[in-house]
Amino acid sequence: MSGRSSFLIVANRLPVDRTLAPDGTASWRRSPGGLVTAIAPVMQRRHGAWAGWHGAPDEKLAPFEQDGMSLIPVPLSASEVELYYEGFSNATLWPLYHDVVATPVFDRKMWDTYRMVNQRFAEAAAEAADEGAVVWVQDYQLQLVPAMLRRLRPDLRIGFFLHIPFPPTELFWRLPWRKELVEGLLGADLVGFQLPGGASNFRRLCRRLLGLPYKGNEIFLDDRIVTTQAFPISVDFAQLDSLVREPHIVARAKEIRMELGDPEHVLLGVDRLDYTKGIGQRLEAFGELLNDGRLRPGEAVFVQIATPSRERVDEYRRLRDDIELQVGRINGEHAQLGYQPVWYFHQSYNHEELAALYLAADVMVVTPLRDGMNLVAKEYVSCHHDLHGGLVLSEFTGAADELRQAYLVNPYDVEDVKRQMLTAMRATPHELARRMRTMRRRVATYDVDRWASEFLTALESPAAEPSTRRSA
Ligand code: ADQ
Repeated sequence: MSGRSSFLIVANRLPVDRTLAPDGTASWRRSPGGLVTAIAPVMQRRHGAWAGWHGAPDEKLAPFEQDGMSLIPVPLSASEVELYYEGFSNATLWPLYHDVVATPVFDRKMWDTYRMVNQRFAEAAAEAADEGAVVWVQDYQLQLVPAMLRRLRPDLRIGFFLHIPFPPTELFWRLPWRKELVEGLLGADLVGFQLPGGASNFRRLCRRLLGLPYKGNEIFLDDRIVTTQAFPISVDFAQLDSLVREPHIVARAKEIRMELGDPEHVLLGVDRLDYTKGIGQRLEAFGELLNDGRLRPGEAVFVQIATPSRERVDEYRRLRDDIELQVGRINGEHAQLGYQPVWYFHQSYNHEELAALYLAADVMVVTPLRDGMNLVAKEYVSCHHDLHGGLVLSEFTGAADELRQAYLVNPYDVEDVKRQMLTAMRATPHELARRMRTMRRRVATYDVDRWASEFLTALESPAAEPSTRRSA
């Protein structure tokens, strides 16, 4: 890498994974996942730098170039991975910010490590950023970085975007380190959330916890203003839309349907295997439809792709066992020779195979108990220029704010999920097309480019300049 960058992303992970060839040579490949999918195209266009962990513990790597990006590896030891990443990020903050659907762990050692690692990321960013550079910090693993970075480099424009929900004050209040965490975020000039509700939760919290006044989107500190705003993240609509028109993807989608036994209805779930995603709830609903006889044997299959995720965190191990037991039960009770009701894959897929699956699916079932946005729902919509396909979507996803024409469900209400799954399966082509057309218009207009450019425009606009204005 030559010199410092005027545009820098700071995220827990670099946007690449290392692959090892049989002869032992290593190469890097762009990694899957919401954040990377969203930001990589913007990075390439701006020729920016990206600081993040490279994925292997106890290893220091020099900066390198990949896919038109300068990558700056931030090292983590095995114990830091355990305490900062698996611990404080994923066993404390993740459940706390997702409606405590699992019980958060509050552990002082995890917190100390989170703070120490955040400091390391801030130092890496301070070193890589040019004078006056724009630095965009990502997500819940790095909430202390904005304030730490501002202390080191007051000349920078610092933005922060939270990809997961920001919880109501009553939940956040439980966090023993609540004050330091909020002060960490307030180091940014602009704090972005998926939804307006997250931004207003944050502003109210700042007032109650720190006595800070706010007006509209602006929180008034002694010497400057922090802007808080919603920027709903999206997908690369045009890229998906053109991909699924390619003959080999169309052919693959047909082939997938044949391989599934050519049922009338193919239902699909695609998620990281995470307890917030409501995978168990949707399988329960599908299983009950078979039990109740409301679905004939052979009429519908459910394909559930569950990407391995956070496999060393206890809660995730239990979840995997639960889901696999549930899949086994449904198939045990309802399979016949030549018919398997649930196809479950605990695997990662490349984007072409995923696009073919989206295209092959008649009904996409997205039922999180809480989700910041949910890109899968938007990806499905982007893949259906044929205007075929129904989206069953949880009200508790950020995406539900925009995709109002989905079959919206309360995932805690199994009867509701069953009803909407059936409604989507039985809908006329005209009705599906009417809904899909409106949803596609929305995702095509508010795509990932628009998300990133609206965030960066807000960050770079004079309104967010350091100011001495205070509220009346
Ligand atoms: P996630 O919780 O990871 O993201 P989501 O928004 O659905 O959830 O993004 C998942 C991404 O991973 C999608 O792009 C999907 O295509 C991909 N993916 C899923 N399963 C896969 C598989 N088996 N193989 C390959 N790719 C797979 C977090 C927040 C969300 C928020 C995003 C972006 O939890 O609420 O929408 O960040 O901000």
